[in-house]
Amino acid sequence: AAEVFRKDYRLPAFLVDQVDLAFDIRERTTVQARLQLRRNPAVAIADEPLVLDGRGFDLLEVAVDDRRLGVGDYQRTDDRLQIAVVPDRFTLRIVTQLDPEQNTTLEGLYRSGSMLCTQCEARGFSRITYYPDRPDVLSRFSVRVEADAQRFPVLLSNGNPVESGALPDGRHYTVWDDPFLKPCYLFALVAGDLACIEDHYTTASGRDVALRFYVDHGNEARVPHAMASLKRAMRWDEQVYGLEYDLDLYMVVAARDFNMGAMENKGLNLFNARYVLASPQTATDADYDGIESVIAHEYFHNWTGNRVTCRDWFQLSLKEGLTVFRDQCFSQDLNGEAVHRIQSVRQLRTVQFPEDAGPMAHPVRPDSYVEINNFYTATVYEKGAEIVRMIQTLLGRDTFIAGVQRYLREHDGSAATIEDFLAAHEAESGRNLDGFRRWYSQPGTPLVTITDEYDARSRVYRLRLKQSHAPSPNGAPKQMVPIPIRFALRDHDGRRISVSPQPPLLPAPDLILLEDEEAVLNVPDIGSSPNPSFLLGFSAPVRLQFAYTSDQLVSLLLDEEDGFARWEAAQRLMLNAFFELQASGPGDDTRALLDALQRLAARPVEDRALLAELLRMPSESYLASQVQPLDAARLTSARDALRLRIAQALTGPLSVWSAAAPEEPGASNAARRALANVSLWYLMSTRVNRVLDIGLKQAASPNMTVAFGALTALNDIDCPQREAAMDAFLQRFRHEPLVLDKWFALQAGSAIGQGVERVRSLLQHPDFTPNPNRLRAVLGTFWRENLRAYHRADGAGYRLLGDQIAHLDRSNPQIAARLCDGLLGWKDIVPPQNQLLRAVLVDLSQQPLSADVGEKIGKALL
Ligand code: HT7
Ligand code: ZN
Repeated sequence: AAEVFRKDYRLPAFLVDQVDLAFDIRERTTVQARLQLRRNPAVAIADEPLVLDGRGFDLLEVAVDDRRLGVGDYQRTDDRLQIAVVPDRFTLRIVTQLDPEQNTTLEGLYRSGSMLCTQCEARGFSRITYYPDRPDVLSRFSVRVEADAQRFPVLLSNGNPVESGALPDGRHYTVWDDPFLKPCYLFALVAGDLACIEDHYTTASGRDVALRFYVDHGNEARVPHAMASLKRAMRWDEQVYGLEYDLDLYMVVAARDFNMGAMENKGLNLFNARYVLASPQTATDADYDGIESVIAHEYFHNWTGNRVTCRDWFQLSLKEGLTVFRDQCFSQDLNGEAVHRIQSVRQLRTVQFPEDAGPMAHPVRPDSYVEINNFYTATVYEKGAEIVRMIQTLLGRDTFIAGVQRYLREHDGSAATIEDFLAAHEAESGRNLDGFRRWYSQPGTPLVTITDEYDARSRVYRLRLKQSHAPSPNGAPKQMVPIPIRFALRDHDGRRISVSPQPPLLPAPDLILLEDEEAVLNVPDIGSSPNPSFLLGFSAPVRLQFAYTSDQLVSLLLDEEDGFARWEAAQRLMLNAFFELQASGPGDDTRALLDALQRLAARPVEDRALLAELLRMPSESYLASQVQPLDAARLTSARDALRLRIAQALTGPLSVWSAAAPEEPGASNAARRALANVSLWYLMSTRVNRVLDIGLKQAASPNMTVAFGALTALNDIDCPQREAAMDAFLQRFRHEPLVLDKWFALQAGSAIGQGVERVRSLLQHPDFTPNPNRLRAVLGTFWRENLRAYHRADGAGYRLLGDQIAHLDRSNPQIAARLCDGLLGWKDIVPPQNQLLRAVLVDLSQQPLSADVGEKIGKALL
């Protein structure tokens, strides 16, 4: 497939004023599209041919102004239709026939369970009919859906229902009209036999909005959390951004088979069922949080994405980075700032930092792509959100919000660019944001190195800061970027020393803005060498090097107010101990960590959720990103050793905390469960029978967080209790697909026994079905969280993943390409094993591949 370049952007040659679609759902589905087209007055060339995108359907008819065209009147390629001569303004009628039953890509119109549904972002609409499938062509849509009334009693599309009725032969129809202009990627259609749960929301201006969730019959009782989350999101956007919902109806449909988390189609969101359905018996507290944030994310897109959309897919972060930032702020406001921030940063460091250092590294605003689906990445989403966060840090929250409002006002109903977003903030704040243009345009994680010195005679404390950037693969020079570094200085009694602003380096109290390669900050009038802490709240997406002593880290862990900085100190202490154990066995760093944790445990517990995060050990995949080259066997042994040492050093408090795992819902109980689960996880490594028995008992808890916590704790321990607990869990939840995913993930992630063989047999398991959630649970967990098995010395883990990718690529390239991420990092693995992984890539590259998989494999082999 051809590479598409951002620099080649051209305005659309034709605009679409109105789209009328008629879906006739039978064995196959016939789609009649009537498009009111006209030449774009902004494009100079007068006689450009009409070129439309389309693929994967049968074409039955093409007519211009009701004159049916013969095959000689147009040209078709694999993915285009071209009509050389058309009037300046005309109606185009296209009739296509689709086979949703056979559509395994889960793009366009496809079947999930007994319902038919669509997924059009990024380019799925052109699997339905010929159309200019690009986000800068906005149109008004009217949709008629007709189907069998018994099989498909519910017929939905975007906007408002305007008409419906019965038809002969047991059929019926509904007509929908969406009054808002939209690009075709926001089109949606659902036909199914679904239960509807309805509620209402009154907007700030007093309008009544009907909220409808459509789910499989039997799942009605699992909707209240998603419904409540939606109402909270609606209220938050009104209160914080002054943004109100704009239609009278908001619909959410839960689908079992879905390539991603959810989709923000105008007025008709489609969701992966795992981000809608929850009950305390089937969903963990983490699942509850995930639902709240994805529901909010899709809702926030109504303004940042739908009312103002993207000019082209290179601008994807314009809607995704901004909307992730908005959903992060929502969750932080509702559920506590520090813990939520810690979880976001953990995700950023574990997934985005490695991506930004690997073969698929790309700027937040990419310059080119082969397959746009490969660019729905942690870089575009999470690093994009970090850039928006830095802009807010610099401008201040009120100015930032005014800037977003200005951007929405100026571009409402149109397709915009990242440049437009920055320009609106510049106009609002009067500040030049050129530095942020560089954040959007170059890949890589900057490194900030800080050194300090204290001069007792002059009483000056001096910080030297330096930013550096790894060279670009193409040799292009890297530019310096603005890096806001929130910091704190404390005296020996732990009291905060306030540092007053000294623009431009210190634009606000306790905020350094490192814009050039190097900067020096002199802080006068300091009585003794202070204890510094940098990047409070993780104020910039950078790696930070500062030679903290163990004593400094311990004091940060115990006494710093900023929860994030406390966690960071705990992480550094754990990493130091881990490196020591890996290199030479326990020594000073291990002692320092255990001593610090014992002191932490001896204090009264104030915030259980934060304490759980402070105690949580870095994951295998995070540790893997910290060692070069990766020797998985050494890494996992050192991590196991650290787990056991912490368990032995803290047995007393861990036993107390692990015993308090309440089964009732609620935030404070969730915090208790989080602390109990992490405690039980450590304790289990002692393999004391009494603890193993507790695990077995708790795995049968009616509360899923408690049960899943116990299973997670037991999962790497080879003992009869684990077997019994896993078997019982399977029997209990065999008919609950979302819970069964958890069982499959646990099995795929377990360090015990022969992991590769177990994963192979999971793929043959009678309860295995190859839908995206299940595939992610098995294969995604295998490569990300089971380092020991995946990196087995003979390369069997790599071959297993490679074979599965080749197989899946024939049915669902998007899912296959996601799994490729497990193959990309071969250069970071210890030799000669790296060659075994490379051989799998070479083998794949010699097979026929989709553009999705081909692009990733090709880049990994460069
Ligand atoms: N805007 C959506 C991104 C998306 C997607 C969703 C479901 C299936 C396939 C998809 N391709 C792209 C989701 C979001 O970020 O809100
Ligand atoms: Zn999104």
